[in-house]
Amino acid sequence: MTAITLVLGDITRQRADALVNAANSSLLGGGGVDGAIHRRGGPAILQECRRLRASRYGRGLPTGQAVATTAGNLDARWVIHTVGPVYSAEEDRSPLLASCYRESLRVAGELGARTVAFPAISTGVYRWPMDDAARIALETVRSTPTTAEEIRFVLFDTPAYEAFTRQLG
Ligand code: AR6
Repeated sequence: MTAITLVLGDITRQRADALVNAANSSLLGGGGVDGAIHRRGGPAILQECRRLRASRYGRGLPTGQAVATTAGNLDARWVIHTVGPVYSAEEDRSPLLASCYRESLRVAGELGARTVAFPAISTGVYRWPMDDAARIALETVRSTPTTAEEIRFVLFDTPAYEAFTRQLG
């Protein structure tokens, strides 16, 4: 039985086996969660991201996929980087957003992570409406087989926390 929990806070302050980063394809950092993870996690994370760019992901990490690195100075064993889709009103990109959660859990399973903390992927710079993002996130983790004991959503502000609370039911 996997527990799905909601927390209001900063993901870089969480203790978990794996923290998920809302990255971009370059894997070389950015704003939002990504900036905070690299700032607090220190240079070891970026160093490993650079190695990934020089090897498996020469053209970047495709949207909807996930890859793990060290967590550096964060209170975690791994950071799992995933690339959410930019929201589009014209095109339904929800399968790609669902894929971020599914692929992150798959990587977490391979690593043996028992506790996995997610931010609300794509709801910041990538502009996905919070209620819809919360629905996709929760539906996906509920329907994805996982060995994780706890899947924690770390929501940065009260509207995000309330949207996830409504969708959790
Ligand atoms: N802890 C938890 N949630 C946070 C934190 C934090 N420290 N900081 C922001 N959020 P975003 P995206 C929330 O923009 O939309 C970056 O530049 C935020 O309020 O981090 O997937 C990357 O490099 C929002 O609800 O990710 C990419 O280029 C949610 O986390 C791009 O942004 C996601 O916001 C990815 O955009």
